[in-house]
Amino acid sequence: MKLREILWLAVSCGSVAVRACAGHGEVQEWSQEELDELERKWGMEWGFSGISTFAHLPHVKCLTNPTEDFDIAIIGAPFDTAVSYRPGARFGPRAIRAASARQTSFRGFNARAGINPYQNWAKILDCGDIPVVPTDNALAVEQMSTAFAELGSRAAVTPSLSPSGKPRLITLGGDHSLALPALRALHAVYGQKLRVLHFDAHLDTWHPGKYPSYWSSAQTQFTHGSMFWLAGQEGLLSNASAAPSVHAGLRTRLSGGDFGDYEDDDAQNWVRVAADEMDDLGTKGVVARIMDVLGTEDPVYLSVDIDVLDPAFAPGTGTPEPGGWTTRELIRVLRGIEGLNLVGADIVEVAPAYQNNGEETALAGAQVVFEILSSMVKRGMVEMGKTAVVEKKKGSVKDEL
Ligand SMILES: [Mn+2]
Repeated sequence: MKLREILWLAVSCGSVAVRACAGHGEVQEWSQEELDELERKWGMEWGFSGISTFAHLPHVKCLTNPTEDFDIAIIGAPFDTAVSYRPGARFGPRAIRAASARQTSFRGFNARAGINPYQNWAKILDCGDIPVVPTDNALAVEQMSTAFAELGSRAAVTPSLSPSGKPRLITLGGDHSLALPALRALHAVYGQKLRVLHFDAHLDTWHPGKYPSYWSSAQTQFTHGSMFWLAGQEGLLSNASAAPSVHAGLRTRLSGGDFGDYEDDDAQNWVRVAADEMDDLGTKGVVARIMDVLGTEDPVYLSVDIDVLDPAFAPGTGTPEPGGWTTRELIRVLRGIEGLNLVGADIVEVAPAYQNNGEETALAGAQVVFEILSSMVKRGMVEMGKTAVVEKKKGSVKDEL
């Protein structure tokens, strides 16, 4: 065989997926056993190997695969043109995916929760990103609203374990404004007003007029600090005084010379837990405050702005505020609220350009997603009548020393 023919064979054989070239003009069938052997030999990924999806989950571009089903989807919304300070969160989804690399199904047991969310009942996919336009915010909102509604209204694989038989979405932001299109979709899917648990340094219920610019337009109303005000205006949020939404981790400066921003927030039916309450109440007290208000029955949308953490732990964000919680405190609180009936969630404002080389901000974001996934899967287990794995302790720490 001439060298040119050998090269041709190498090129043409390389493009064959399931069959392989055994010789000139012959095609070899692969048996299932042989394919299984290939999977055993080469199917595994180390934390640092492979194409970057969230936690090495299978990737399907769900928006272009309308028959793809799932119980929980990770969906990226790389959008950051509604920010008031530092842009850069459009790179959040890829940074969070990269930082999730050490989350693998084979070492995914959450010792705090007593379950492995990646080896359980739920089919979890990385659905890729919504290709949000960066040059027209009105169009961007329309794209995100349409995408969330389309994905959120599919039938879940395990409908009995998903609220209303629908899957749950966890969105990787992106700036915080994406919560408005996410809430629009949930409101449409569930046909009811929603309650929100909002971790953030800031209120994000600001009237657009609180951004003092002479120049304004309809589009200037849509910002990452006013989307909950807009959601309230659109009637998406519960306005029953017995069923308010909750902010936690607040420490923002307020407008003007009084507590007017808090009064506006009260009028929009929100309860506030300040960052400083962590010192007075501890994680258990903060958890109790949140659970007392939200309970375990009502559908809750969980929105986590990474700036709830102190800039020492999460400097890679759009509007950092000193005096926030530690990453460990946030994890403890997230574990403590696992009883909530979460119907969707986001992790937003991870802007990797401002983080350090150790990628602490994106790592915190990836951990937040892990804890939310654990809670959603664990809630399904409880509804199946199963319980989490309980650690068999040999004795006290003192005995073991
Ligand atoms: Mn925010």
